[in-house]
Amino acid sequence: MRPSAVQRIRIIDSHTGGEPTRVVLDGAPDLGPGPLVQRRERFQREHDRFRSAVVNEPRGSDVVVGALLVEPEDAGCAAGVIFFNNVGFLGMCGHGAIGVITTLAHLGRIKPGQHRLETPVGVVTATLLSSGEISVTNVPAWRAQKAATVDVPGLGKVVGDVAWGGNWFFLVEEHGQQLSLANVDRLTDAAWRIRQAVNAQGFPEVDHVELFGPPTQPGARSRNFVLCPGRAYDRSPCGTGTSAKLACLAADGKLAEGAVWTQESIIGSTFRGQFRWLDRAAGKVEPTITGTAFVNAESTLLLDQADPFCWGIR
Ligand code: PYC
Repeated sequence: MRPSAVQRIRIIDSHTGGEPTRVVLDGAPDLGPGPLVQRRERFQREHDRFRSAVVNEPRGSDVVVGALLVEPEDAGCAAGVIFFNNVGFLGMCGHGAIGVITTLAHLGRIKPGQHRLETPVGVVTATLLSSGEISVTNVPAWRAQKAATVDVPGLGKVVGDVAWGGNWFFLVEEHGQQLSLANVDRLTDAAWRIRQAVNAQGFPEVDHVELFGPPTQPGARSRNFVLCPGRAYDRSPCGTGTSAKLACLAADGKLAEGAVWTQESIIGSTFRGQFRWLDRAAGKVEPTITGTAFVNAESTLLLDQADPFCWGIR
């Protein structure tokens, strides 16, 4: 048997409305103390290959979102969490927060009730309901620009809103695309072109594109297709994307405070969203997203230094 240094990483996988979350329980590099935004920077600067090893092929796929549990700075939080994907790091992650809470409940670490999670962009409050559903009250959301027009090669002029919901989004109602699972390749291509144009034409921070269309599920108000930073599409309705949508609806007076907006994903899974005004003049809302996750694997990843793809296919 060849001698090898094998690093073991204990993980739990879940999915929220079809979108996977891989929670790293132990075996991760020590990021030290300090604000989560600094620990995320250290993760990126010094341990980016660990990110890739956990979520990328051959152990993962472009769709997997990783969630590294760390000690929170704020002792009132149940955990700190740094979300990451196939190409980098996220601010917040709605489906991921629902996955983390489901995982902590699966481990017996939390009971039904309210639990605060610290993220690099702020503290969110998750309520584990006795039904198993989880409501996440997100960081504040707002619209930075209404009806920005960008010139998209191959598509022409596209009008959308730029909004923050824990990540930056470009939200488009009129895109000429059919919002169906069978059309995912074209949707991906269109959304990617839109993102390139949005980034080049004044909004370099936008890394998610959200296309909307008519719903198909009973009670849903809208269906979406959300393209994530690494070109994978969100199987869930996207918690931060739905938060950005709520901020736009609030600003346009299209949804009342406390009213429910059911957002459907491209695969037909749903989140319920609601908002509370934080600052009407500034258009800032506090969004709450409700959904369900299921644990589907408990396992240990093995990182064998002798494996040429030990750190993932990058
Ligand atoms: O649910 O916020 C979300 C999310 C972001 C990227 C993938 N899912």
